[in-house]
Amino acid sequence: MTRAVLSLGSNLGDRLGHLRSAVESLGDAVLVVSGVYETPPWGDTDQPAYLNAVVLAQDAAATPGDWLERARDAERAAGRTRDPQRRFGPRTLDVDVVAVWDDDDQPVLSDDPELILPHPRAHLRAFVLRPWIDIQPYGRLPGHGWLTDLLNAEPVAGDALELRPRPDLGIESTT
Ligand code: PH2
Ligand code: MG
Ligand code: MG
Repeated sequence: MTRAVLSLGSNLGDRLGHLRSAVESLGDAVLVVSGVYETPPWGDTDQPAYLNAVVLAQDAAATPGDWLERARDAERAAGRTRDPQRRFGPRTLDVDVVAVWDDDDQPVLSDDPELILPHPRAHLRAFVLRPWIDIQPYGRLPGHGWLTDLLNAEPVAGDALELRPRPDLGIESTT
């Protein structure tokens, strides 16, 4: 059994629709879904605002590689294309495997360039930490500590002020 925290982001096309489809594609594995946040583009700032959310998922059989495969399947289904010149550029859907825990609740650590665990930039990203805290207020990012401490440390704390909760945009609501 593994548990995974997945970060979802979209800033092209039907942003909410893409996030919803990604969660739907995870099916029974989904344990909890965070609220949706509207977030200014981070890293490469010349692009539209994102919608971001975080999902906690669990599967009896999934390996860390299986989570990556599911993430890529969801991106493909959203018509994601990759521009090799623009690593942090706009995308219909981005699903990142942020962290994985094994059967004994131990964090999985990996330096495989295909899937670095935990995600090497998660501790710097308010748009990951803020929604994650929604669903795990006492959560920790393996190797970095309490999510709340990470969110309150600069420069992340400054970025967090720019996030806008969008309670009008529920991922799991069916209406
Ligand atoms: N993803 C990126 C680059 N920048 N900015 C925001 N606000 N949200 C994202 O999901 C995001 C980003 C590359 O993965
Ligand atoms: Mg990403
Ligand atoms: Mg990605």
